[in-house]
Amino acid sequence: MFAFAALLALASSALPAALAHGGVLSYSNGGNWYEGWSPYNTPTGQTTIQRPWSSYNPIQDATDPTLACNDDGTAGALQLTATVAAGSAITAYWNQVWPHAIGPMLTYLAQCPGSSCTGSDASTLEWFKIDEAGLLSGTVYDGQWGDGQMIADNSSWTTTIPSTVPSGNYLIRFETIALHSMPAQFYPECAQIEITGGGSLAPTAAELVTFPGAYTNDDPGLNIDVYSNAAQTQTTYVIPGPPLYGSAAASSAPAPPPSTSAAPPATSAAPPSTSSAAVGTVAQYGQCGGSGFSGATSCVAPFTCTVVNRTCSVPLV
Ligand SMILES: *[C@@H]1O[C@H](CO)[C@@H](O)[C@H](O)[C@H]1NC(C)=O
Ligand SMILES: *[C@@H]1O[C@H](CO)[C@@H](O)[C@H](O)[C@H]1NC(C)=O
Ligand SMILES: [Cu+2]
Repeated sequence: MFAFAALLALASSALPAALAHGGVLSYSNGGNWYEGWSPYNTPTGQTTIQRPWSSYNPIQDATDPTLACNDDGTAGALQLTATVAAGSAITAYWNQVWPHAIGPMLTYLAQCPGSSCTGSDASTLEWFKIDEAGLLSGTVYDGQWGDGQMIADNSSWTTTIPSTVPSGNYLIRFETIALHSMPAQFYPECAQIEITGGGSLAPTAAELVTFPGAYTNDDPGLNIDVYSNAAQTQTTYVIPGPPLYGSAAASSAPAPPPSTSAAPPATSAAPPSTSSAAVGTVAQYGQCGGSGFSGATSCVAPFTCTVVNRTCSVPLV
């Protein structure tokens, strides 16, 4: 009798748990669609740009050895790499409908040595953060979060590859962190991309981190009880991880002198440089706001900074 009851409890908790979680299942960039890894299918024959992962369950320890690219995150036998233009938008799609609306969204890049990321161990790479969205409005207790925006946006998240990032081979790591229970739940997945047409702004030492290493279980943005009394009036939230790529350049040193060299004003086709982004106008789909964002907030005409996703988009009427 006891054994039977225990079995029942196991069965009924195991299945919904799997269904209540998930991960990135596909990507799109520049009109191309990329199916991701299927964690519950046989690895044999799977060809995808995504690094293999094995379970819908979250990682619940900031020091877990698989925090970089999930378990196990090593390249597949038929690993592919997508070619992605610097300055273009790349979208990751989670399973529908993503269930966890409380917590931040984060996107990282790590450059791989050599001519491909295949063979690179994700836990030895240095990562820099190119996108983040934490508490967007309201309180920690019942405000609007990056995660909620991801759900509202078709359970997907779009990040623009900065046009300043040097060309080369990278892992891109999309992450959603769920804070509805403690400990925090990490859902990272990685894909291999080759960035083309990039710039020359290398991330600074302060912007580079490892996974594990970038987070601790005591980080204020991770060790957080969103149902506490304090949370009901708290309107600030510290997104975990390093400062955003480019934020040091944008906020510390006096702005570099405008490049007076012969270069004529950039044409509309040219992606904005960091320095121009810091003083004024953000291109379409560029980031123009959000928690922790310190860059330019005014959009080039005719776009406006949408509250929905803090990108320069066609004004909603
Ligand atoms: C929503 O996401 C799914 C993949 O999860 C995709 O097939 C579909 O095209 C997306 N819909 C829109 C409107 O982007
Ligand atoms: C941001 O939101 C606007 C308005 O909903 C939408 O048109 C645009 O495609 C979104 N941009 C991205 C990059 O998701
Ligand atoms: Cu879940």
